[in-house]
Amino acid sequence: MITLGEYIIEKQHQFPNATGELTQLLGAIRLAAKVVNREINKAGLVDIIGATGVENVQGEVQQKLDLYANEKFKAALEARGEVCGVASEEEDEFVSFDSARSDSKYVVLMDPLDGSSNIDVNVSVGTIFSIYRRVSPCGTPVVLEDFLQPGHCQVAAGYVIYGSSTMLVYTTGHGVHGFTCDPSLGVFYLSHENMRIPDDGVIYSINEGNYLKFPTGVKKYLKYCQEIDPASNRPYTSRYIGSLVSDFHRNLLKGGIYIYPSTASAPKGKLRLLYECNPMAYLIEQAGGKASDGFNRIMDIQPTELHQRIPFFCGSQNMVETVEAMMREYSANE
Ligand code: AHM
Ligand code: MG
Repeated sequence: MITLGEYIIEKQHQFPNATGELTQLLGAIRLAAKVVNREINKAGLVDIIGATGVENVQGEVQQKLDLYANEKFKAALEARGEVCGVASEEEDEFVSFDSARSDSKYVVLMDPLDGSSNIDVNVSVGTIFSIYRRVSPCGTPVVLEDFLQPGHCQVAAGYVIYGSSTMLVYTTGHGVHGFTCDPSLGVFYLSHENMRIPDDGVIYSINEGNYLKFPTGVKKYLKYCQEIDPASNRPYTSRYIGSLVSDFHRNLLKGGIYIYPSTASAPKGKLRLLYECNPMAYLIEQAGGKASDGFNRIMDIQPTELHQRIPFFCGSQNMVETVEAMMREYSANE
């Protein structure tokens, strides 16, 4: 039984000149995850659920647990001094940590509680995080450019899924590893080392209610998924929880594709490049899969704003390539 803490320290040698700061940082995330997990498990019991009525920068009503998770992760990341700034889906602007150590070089971008509209109905939710080295000099306040880095600059990324069991899954560029929390001890144990997504899958995950608003390439791909062709295991199975971390986690384990495309009413899609798509893209590539905006690799996109949205196609390599081919074929006419 290897714990998350032991595993991270054991793998520290993978980083030349490692100082242990990233190890400490991941430890802070683990701690906040446990605190948030405890609160989520109580969601049906205490009067903490329900919307606060405050809207976030995207104009969506925040749930109380969103705010709670945001505060806990921020506090844990600030406490030890390794992190000099944070950008969060729940904050309009990035936050600079004045108390950071003068040599602290990491910034963290996060969606502290993704899919939180699912909490009231007891559906799994998650925390998504992404870690970069700052580009501005250490010892000065962080600047916007520290956060607007393309995904291929990520040092680490991961998520916590608060599901039927709670898991923390992360990558530092050396594979994807999953740890399951033993609730009686509050300890994450290594349960899924070196996770690999199959090159082909039979699951497609998309909010099909928006079908009429999808680009033609996506419509064609959905019809392809539904065709009968036993040789390629079609028709595929449709599975959509509406909670990115849960849909992603299932597809990672079983093979599949998750799509949140542009729609006629949301031309840039719904998901955020920095808080959701980049970390998931890093994880899926590390697991042997692919992530794209339908045309380009997600991690090569240069962000221009903190809360930028982007269409998202993510999962088994061959499935993503098939839909990309259809996007290319039909986009010229739109
Ligand atoms: P959120 O960050 O406001 O929780 O929104 C992100 C969520 C994802 O978890 C999920 O995949 C998607 O929104 C579902 O959106 P829709 O209800 O439009 O299908
Ligand atoms: Mg989100």
